[in-house]
Amino acid sequence: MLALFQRGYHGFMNRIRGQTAVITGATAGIGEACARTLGEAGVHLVLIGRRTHRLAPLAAEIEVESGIRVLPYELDVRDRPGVNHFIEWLDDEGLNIDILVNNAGLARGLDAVHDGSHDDWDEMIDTNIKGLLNMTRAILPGMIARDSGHVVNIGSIAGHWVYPNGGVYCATKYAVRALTEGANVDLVGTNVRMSSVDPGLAETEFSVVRFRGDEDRARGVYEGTRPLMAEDIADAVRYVVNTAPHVNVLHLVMMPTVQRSPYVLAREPSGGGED
Ligand code: NDP
Ligand code: 8X3
Repeated sequence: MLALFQRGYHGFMNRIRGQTAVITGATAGIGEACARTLGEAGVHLVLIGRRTHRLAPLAAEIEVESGIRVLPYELDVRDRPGVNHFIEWLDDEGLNIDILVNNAGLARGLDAVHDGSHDDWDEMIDTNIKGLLNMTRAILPGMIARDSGHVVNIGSIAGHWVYPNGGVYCATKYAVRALTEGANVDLVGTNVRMSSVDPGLAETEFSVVRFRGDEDRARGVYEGTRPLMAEDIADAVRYVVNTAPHVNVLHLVMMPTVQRSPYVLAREPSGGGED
């Protein structure tokens, strides 16, 4: 009978309804799509990002649409004291976190290692590696104490293959992959799970950020292709966190059908964008 009630969305067993998720980088792209998708599945949400002018309306919209509790929280994941303060705030709110989606991340530039910018490297390493670690270090102990919880790291195919001029970004995503594997080894014997979802080409604000607002160059990345959309990746995140408690997905690598590796991409001849 209970199972009948739980078959809420798309005919699948809904094991996550009523849980609470923290999603970093929820103001755009994949994080925003995860917020909408998990909200639709009945998961209460704490949405993190720096652009509060996006965060607050999004939280209000999802709360109205999904009837769940959605709290916006302004935070830069690189700010370690800020992350610790966030954990105190969660305690004050009486919130136990069941799901952490470590999504906040970015690429800056496309440069060979021998002429990359130190500032770009710092921003990528501090956000993609240290920011993810800050959040994980702060939230995992509570999950371990409750012997329950799931951390999903948004990695990338750039954590499985390197590509020219992407060395430092790729290094950060190889680090995400290594940390996912390392933490899993540390978590053995607990019921706490950690997974990575590792997408390929996905059309979001990622390339606009990478090329510092150069919209034409960013558009060229996707021109003549049918890339993943943020919602496709959110579907994968929902699948991963909704698996039965005895199942732990380690890495879920996904690409659009037009892409079979970072180097193998079918582009319509009229495209003319970047590889
Ligand atoms: P977007 O640029 O669309 O979104 C990035 C999000 O990260 C924004 O919400 C931004 O919010 C947030 N963010 C960035 N830095 C910080 C920070 N220091 N603290 C808190 N939030 C931060 O890109 P995507 O949605 O594409 O990227 C999301 C993740 O997916 C990244 O980790 C990226 O590496 C990964 N990825 C992307 C792919 C793609 O092709 N698009 C493919 C594979 C992986 P705000 O600026 O408001 O803080
Ligand atoms: C983003 C995808 O291929 O630009 O992680 O590295 S890619």
